[in-house]
Amino acid sequence: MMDFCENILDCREADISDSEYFIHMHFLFTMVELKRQKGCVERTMVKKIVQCGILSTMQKHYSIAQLEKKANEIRQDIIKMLVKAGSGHSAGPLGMADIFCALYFSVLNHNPKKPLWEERDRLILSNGHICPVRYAAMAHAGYFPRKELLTLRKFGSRLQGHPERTRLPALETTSGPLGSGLSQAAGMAYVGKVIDKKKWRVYCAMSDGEQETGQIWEAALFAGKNKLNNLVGIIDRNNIQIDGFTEDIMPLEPLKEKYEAFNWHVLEIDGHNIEQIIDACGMAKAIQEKPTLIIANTIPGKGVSFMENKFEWHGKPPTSEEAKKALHDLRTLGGRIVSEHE
Ligand SMILES: Cc1ncc(C[n+]2csc(CCOP(=O)(O)OP(=O)(O)O)c2C)c(N)n1
Ligand SMILES: [Mg+2]
Repeated sequence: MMDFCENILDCREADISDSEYFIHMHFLFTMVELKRQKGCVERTMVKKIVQCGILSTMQKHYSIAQLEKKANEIRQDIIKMLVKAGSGHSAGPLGMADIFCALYFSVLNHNPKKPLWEERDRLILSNGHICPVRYAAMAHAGYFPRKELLTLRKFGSRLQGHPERTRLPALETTSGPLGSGLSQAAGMAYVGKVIDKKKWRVYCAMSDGEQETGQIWEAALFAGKNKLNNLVGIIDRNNIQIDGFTEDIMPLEPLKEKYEAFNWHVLEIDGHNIEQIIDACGMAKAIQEKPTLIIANTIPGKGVSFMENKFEWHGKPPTSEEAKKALHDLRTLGGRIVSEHE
């Protein structure tokens, strides 16, 4: 029994969260029962179980319905943050809520209690202006208390209007200037795969507007050349940018073929379908010789009727009246359910 406890403590060292730890214990219990008569459970065996993927399987213990509910809560928090801040971006964060929810609650191998855990997957937010969605997802995942979300954009807050790496661990990079995130992500992926030979993966969220910057294509060349199959780019294909539709300002299509020509494996998904998001990230793991790009078709302002598909909501917050309406929209799923609280 002593050995068993020590082995569980070993799992503890593997930097898993409390809930995962108890699921591990539950799983291991069966194995221990089987092994007990033959002697102690071998330390190496326990380590293997932790490493061989059960950890990531266990991170998927939320059902799709639970994740959808969580994404809706994240959207409500975004509205509350923006109205309190009195400035900020509405459309992008609301559009990316399903993706960030899927990343933080299913895809990423991470530990909110140890944000700088060395083996963590890296998530780079290149389009820094949509950071309210990342902050809200991080708070829900347990990185910091949800009430801190209301400090968005305040002096001294860890939650600046564009992410500052040194203020909040696990932001990975400081971002805001568009176009630079994919270079940073590709550099990290190169170090992880080629130099350090590590298992962690790198995810890079980008916007469609920033595909207009030249640096993106330099990074795409580099990642393709170096076969960075540990790198996944996710483009928020919401068709809007600061003051218009991307296809009017600087057409990107055919975007899929462009990345394919740069030696990327490209998947196109509905960015509001959580199952598709999780599956696409899973499929990317099976690609051996190429980085993967996920083009996620999203609706800017998703969930708030008067914001959806309107580029005018790229960079402004709701007024308090608009916020009430937005929260009503989200709570009632656009009037489809009658809220008890209305
Ligand atoms: C290098 C650089 N140029 C200009 C800006 C100003 N800017 C901020 S957001 C934005 C629009 C980009 O489009 P997109 O990111 O697709 O907007 P969204 O879909 O989030 O509304 C611009 C031009 C910037 N942040 N960085
Ligand atoms: Mg856009």
